Amino acid sequence: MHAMLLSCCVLGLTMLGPCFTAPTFIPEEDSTPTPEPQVDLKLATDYLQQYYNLQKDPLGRMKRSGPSFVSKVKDMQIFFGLNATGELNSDTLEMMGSPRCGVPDVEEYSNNQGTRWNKNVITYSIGRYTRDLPRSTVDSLIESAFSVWARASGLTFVRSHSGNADIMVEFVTHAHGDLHPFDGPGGTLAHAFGPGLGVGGDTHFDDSERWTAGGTGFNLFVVAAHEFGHALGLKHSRNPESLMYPTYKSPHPTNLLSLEDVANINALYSPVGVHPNHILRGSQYNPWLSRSLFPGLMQDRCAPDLTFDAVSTLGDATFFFKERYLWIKHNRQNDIKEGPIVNFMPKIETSIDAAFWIPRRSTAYLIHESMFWTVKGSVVKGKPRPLSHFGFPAWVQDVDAAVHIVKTGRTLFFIHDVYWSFNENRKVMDFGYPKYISEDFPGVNTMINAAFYKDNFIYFFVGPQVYKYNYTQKLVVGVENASSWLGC
Ligand code: RSS
Ligand code: ZN
Ligand code: CA
Ligand code: ZN
Repeated sequence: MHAMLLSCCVLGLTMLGPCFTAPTFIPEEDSTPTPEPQVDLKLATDYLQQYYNLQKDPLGRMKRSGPSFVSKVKDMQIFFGLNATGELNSDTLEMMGSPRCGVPDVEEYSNNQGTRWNKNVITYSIGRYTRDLPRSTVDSLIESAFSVWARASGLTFVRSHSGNADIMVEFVTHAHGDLHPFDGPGGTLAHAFGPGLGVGGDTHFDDSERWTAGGTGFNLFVVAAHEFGHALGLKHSRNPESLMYPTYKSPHPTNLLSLEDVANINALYSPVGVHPNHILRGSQYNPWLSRSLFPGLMQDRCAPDLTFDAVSTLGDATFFFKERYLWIKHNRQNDIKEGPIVNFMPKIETSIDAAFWIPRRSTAYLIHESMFWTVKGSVVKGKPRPLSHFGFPAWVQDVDAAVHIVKTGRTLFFIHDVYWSFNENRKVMDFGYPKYISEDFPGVNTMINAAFYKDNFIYFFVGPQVYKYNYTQKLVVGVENASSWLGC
């Protein structure tokens, strides 16, 4: 592996791992250790050899009191903020007892992040899949995990189907050809190589784990987002709030990235292409700035491959959102107004992922990533609010499409291949969701870009096509081109 670092498990400081127990043991040259400390000494020696480059005794004996051994114990104690006594006391042994794999501590947590990709567009390819989840779900979760970093930086991730990409993603078990065998269920969940040629960036998931898209088992989105941090060159963080903290946390309703994660990725990938050597520079960089450099160019509404990000009624018009662009089609007039969204709604400088309209409140809701705006009349009210308002778990960081069904008083949110149902009267998420889109909307078995409800039909915008879906009969009754909605 040489310069390329493989990042995987280094456990947090509080948990006592399964490796060994931790009674106090002070190494003395002449003492005859009891059997239990002898075990500790062997394990401590192994630990220091693996993580602190303690050299092996040529005769294979343990060097428990030599200057090298004591100074390595001290190094380790300083790193973990313990008293640097050089003794194998209980705190030290407990810390060593934390399960880990081969990444040296000092390097592992250092403020200087690792190597970086010398480009801003990074390709990825998914090789072997897990059988725990449908392929399309794996695809979506992997894409969402990359989006976490794309949103926080100027990086773009492009999927390649050629099997030749910067980051090769694979589900594997036990020994799998890279000298870092997985350990069966539990323990290490995944590992990733830092940026570089060959295996650089490659990300492996232990397929002995139970991978899920929800809160049980191990959530693939969360683990993948952590691993892609490594594949981009990030190291572990000591901050338990950070995604780059070394132990798995089930998804919960807060931001996945801490401010430290955002600062670190931007320190590594600074906008001017210079590799900064310290972390603070990155925190001065505004990650959104790089995006506002792209102007809202004119769009061709009659392009045969036209797609929309979101479609919604707003007052007496239908709004079609694509990137930062907007077409407004009045219901009673033939003309279409168009231009950058910000020209119509100055507060909204981003694209819109999903939008829905609740007629009895005369209110539209415009969603961008994990936030939404409320629009009443033609006014965008206040500040954007977090999507967690609707009761989503933390791993839901964006929505593909949303539609309000007047008849049932429900708002449906479509995310990857599942959907959620929000009861607008009781203001709670309905029980038993998410459910698979393909099971409840026969004929619609793909990801949805936008959805729009009118006269008992849901119009599902899927790529450049629109499926007209009869909500009562549960049937797709027609397919048309998205551009036909703009009079083409
Ligand atoms: C990485 O850093 O890339 C890998 C990391 C990971 O797998 N961490 C282990 C983990 O949290 N495992 C959870 C299940 C086992 C719990 C028992 C205690 N324990 C990726 C994560 C952060 C998304 C670390 C770990 C925890 C571990 C272990 C490793 C027991 C070996 C043995
Ligand atoms: Zn890690
Ligand atoms: Ca494992
Ligand atoms: Zn591997």
